[in-house]
Amino acid sequence: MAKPKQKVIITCAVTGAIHTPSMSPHLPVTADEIAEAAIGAAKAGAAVLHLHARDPQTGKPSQDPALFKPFLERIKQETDAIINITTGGSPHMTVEERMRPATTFKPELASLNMGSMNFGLYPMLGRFKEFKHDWEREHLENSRSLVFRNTYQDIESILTLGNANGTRFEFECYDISHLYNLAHFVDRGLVKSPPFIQSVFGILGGIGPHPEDLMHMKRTADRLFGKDYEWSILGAGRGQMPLATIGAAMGSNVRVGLEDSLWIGPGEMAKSNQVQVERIRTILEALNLEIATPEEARAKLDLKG
Ligand code: KMH
Ligand code: ZN
Repeated sequence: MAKPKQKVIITCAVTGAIHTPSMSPHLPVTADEIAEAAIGAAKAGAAVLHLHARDPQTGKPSQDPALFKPFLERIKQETDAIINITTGGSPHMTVEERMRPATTFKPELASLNMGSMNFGLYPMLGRFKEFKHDWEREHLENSRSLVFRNTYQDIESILTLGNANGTRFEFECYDISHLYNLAHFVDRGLVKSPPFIQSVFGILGGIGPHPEDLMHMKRTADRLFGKDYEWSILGAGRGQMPLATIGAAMGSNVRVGLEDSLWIGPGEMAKSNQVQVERIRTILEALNLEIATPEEARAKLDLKG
């Protein structure tokens, strides 16, 4: 009998906390913009929506649950997509601040960043020079001296929160050592199988964006977790589509969205999250891969529903 085809989970990361409003007029900022962007992405085939919130006046990233509530309500009314709330927030925030929305809303999925690292945003000062708000320049400039803090204690606190609420995780692994940290928490019984590993390529401070980097991540994950994990690829910036394509051809799930890249082609800004989901969907279908519905993604990731 023919083996059932593995379906690919598309995650769309709608706004994030890396890019700032002056970098793209298409970056969703208000609750309505975030809701519309997320709904468009879900209609185009994203089974998972990875969500951050922003202050509607300045576009500054915020973990205030009151800013998440209106878009979460609309997304739940209008789609069946899986809600994935960030616990990474922004590298400028404390872990306590970052945990607030996942604590309040107990989502099916939340992100969990698997190690402390430098997070080099300041090279973007060379590309984007005009900023409407003071915080935008500071956000890039201050990345020279900050550490994105994710200690063992921080990770354990977030795991304990998720385990109490039935929230499972998108484990953000920006380097090989983060896979070893994840294996450590699996060994301690704090992570249930199969872990959903979001391997992140091309952030300054993490692993690079080359196919060799992707192969090294995959080989290491295979060795540490056997076949018992769900793999997903996130390529930052111009690596977004090429890395997702290579990964999908090798059996991974994929993540796109304006959190990870503002672009749809060389020098061409993506006008919406939806166009990036449509683009990766076209690529996946050209590879004869099928797209997972939210129900199928829930089954694959063993979510509470
Ligand atoms: N910004 C991405 C590189 C999080 O929200 O926890 C990773 C991310 C982190 O999505
Ligand atoms: Zn995020």
